[in-house]
Parts: sequence; C-alpha cells; structure tokens
Amino acid sequence: MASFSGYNPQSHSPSPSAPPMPNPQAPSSSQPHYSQPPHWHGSSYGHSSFPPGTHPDVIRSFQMVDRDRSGYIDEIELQQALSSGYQRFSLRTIRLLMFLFKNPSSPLGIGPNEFAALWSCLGQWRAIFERFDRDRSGKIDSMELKDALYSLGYAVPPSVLQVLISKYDDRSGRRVELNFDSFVECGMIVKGLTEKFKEKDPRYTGSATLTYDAFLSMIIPFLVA
Ligand SMILES: [Ca+2]
Repeated sequence: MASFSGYNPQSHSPSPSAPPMPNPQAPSSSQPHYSQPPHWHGSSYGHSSFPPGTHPDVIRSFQMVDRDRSGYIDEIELQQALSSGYQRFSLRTIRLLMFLFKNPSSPLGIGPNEFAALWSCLGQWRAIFERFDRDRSGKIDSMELKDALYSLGYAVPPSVLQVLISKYDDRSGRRVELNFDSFVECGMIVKGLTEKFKEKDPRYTGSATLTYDAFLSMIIPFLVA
C-alpha cells in the first residue's frame, strides 16, 4: 500500500492557466521561441516531419544538431539543441526529457514530432518559471516552487518539497534556489510521478495499492534517467 495525497484531485489535468503566447515577431537568435500550444507528449509519433505550423526556429534547432540527417537526435544532440544562451540543460535533465518524450517504439532517439512537443512543453515551463520567480532573482526558491507546483494542481506536502529541494543544495549555506534546468527537472519529476501514481489511483482518492514490481518500475526511470 502506498499513500500519497499530494495532488489536488480537483485539478487532475494540470496545465498552466496562461500558456505562452506565440511570438508574432521575427525570431531573434538570442532566445528560443516556443510557438506551439502546450503538449505533454506529441499527438502523433513515428512521422519523420514536423507538425504543421512548427516555428522555423524549432526546425532550425533540430536540423542544426542532426548532422547526419537521420531525422533523429541523441541525448548529446538534444542537449546542444536546447542549451542555447541563458538556458543550459544538464545531461541528467536531458536524459529525463528523453525518457518522457521519446517514442518508446523508436530506438533511434528523438524525432521531429517529439522534439516539437518537447520544445513547446519547455516554453510552458519557462512561462511558469518566470511567473513564479516573484522576486526576479532569476531562480526559483522553495516557496516559489511550492506555488508553481500548486498552480499546476500539485499540492506537494512541505516534507516532500523539502526532500526534493534538498537534492539541489550545494552545501554553501545559502538557501537553495533552482535555475531553469533544475526547475524543469523538479517539475518533470513531480508531474511525471504524480501522473504515474494517478494511473494506479483512477478515482483520485490519494491512495493506491501497487505491487513491488509496479512501484519499482514507476520510480526507477526517474531516478536513473
Ligand atoms: Ca526567485
């Protein structure tokens, strides 16, 4: 028996209340643009082309790193494609993103559809990051993280939040603050694991019964991504 009451059953389909608006201006080279509506996973897999309406910046980022033109990119190439300017992603976060967005039936890596879905999802997280960085420190502290997750429908208990944020403590004595990379990682872990849990708790009671096998299968990909 595993128990978890951290999510708000009233809000079982979390999405930001204000998704990032498409940028009608000409793309600048300094910042990535996220022009697709938010998705968790791409709506279709297995296509070797981008969904209609994909922002040219997204296509350009993909093609720049897909040097062998295979139509798929690996984790290092994904890191290069996403890490531009202000936004660098650790390999750990990249692996987690690969796990969450990769088409399970495709061993080759991330294709255009998944890349476009991932890109728009990151735009969504970027908007959340900026909205909840209330003191404009450029980072998210534990209170800001709590509020950000709550806005998405995840009422993470303080004790759990403490465990989560302590993973990012650099032991300098300063209070822990998350950069965008770590914020995305935290958010993906909470969202991903909550959704896995909900599959075992379809009536949103906050409790689920699951086998040892199911428990490990649920957790391990998030630990060793
Ligand atoms: Ca802040």
